[in-house]
Amino acid sequence: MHIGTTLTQFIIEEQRHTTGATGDFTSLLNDLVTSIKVISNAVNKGALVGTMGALESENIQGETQKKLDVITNDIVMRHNEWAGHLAGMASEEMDDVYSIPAKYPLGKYLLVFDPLDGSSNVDINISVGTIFSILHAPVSGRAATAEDFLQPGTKQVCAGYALYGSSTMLVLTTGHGVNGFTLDRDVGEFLLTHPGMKIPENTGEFAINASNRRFWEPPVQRYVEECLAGTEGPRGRDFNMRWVASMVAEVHRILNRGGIFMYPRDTKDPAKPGKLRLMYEANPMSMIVEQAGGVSSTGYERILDIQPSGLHQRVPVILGSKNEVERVLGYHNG
Ligand code: P6P
Repeated sequence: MHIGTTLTQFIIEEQRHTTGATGDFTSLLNDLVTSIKVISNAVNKGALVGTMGALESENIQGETQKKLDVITNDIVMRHNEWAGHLAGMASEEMDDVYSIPAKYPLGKYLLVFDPLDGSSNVDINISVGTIFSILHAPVSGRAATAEDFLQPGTKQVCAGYALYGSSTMLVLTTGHGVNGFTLDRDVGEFLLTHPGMKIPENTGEFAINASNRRFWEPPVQRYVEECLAGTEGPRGRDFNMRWVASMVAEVHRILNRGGIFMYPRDTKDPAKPGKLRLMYEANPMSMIVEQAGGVSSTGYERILDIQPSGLHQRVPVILGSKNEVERVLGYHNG
């Protein structure tokens, strides 16, 4: 019985379109996918295996770490440090760059990731995810420095996420469109179920944490007020609102049925230009969104063009359906 196109088969066929491909990237992606399967298993068991709840520790973001934040971070590192494809790793859960142990060879790629995005949801059984971004190491065979990671999003070789929801899915792009795969636990393989994902250019659904309303800048205030005014307002139509507090779930919904997701710059904490992190949330998601025909901006500039200044740099994020995001950007440009 033909089970359909596996992720492994898909990646190898993609590799054939890449001149000079050595198989290094394909092997790296396979190791990453293995770690995602292990994370899916850990997340799926939930309270059965004592991984719920928080630790005493905080990450560099000053956020209380969930047990699964640390567990999933370790899973990614253990499965990706040994094969000789990476010159270093960086993560939301680690202050600095993780150096590949001396017993393993160094490779030509960099992996930066959020091992469990939306982890505040994990104790209440709402979807969470892993977000990853793969870059070329500037110098192959040398241990990566933090500066090596500070490349604009346009330099990403690959961006993707795993969504641990009612099913476990993997969505990724290598710059040739966006494809979605669903984990068949019986076979142990991700199978191609969502080829060529495209974001509808129009939408009637917006996602924003409305509790921050009083801190938003005028363009965002205006946009949301117009949505809320519905058929009686300037938009002449009703809108729907969603907020999952899990970026992976929001982006996945938008990839499937359109929408606009906003975590804009606000005045809540002047020290923070935004909440979401550039390197392992905004950049990978922006590559995926753009490859699917959407738009992703800070409100003032294209996210993928930003020259990073730090591993854990935060940026405002407005992404999704092209025509709706461009409307909001128009309001920002006065
Ligand atoms: P808030 C999760 O912590 C996250 O980084 C994103 O996944 C999510 O969209 C956002 O923060 C939720 O933020 O302020 O609503 O808890």
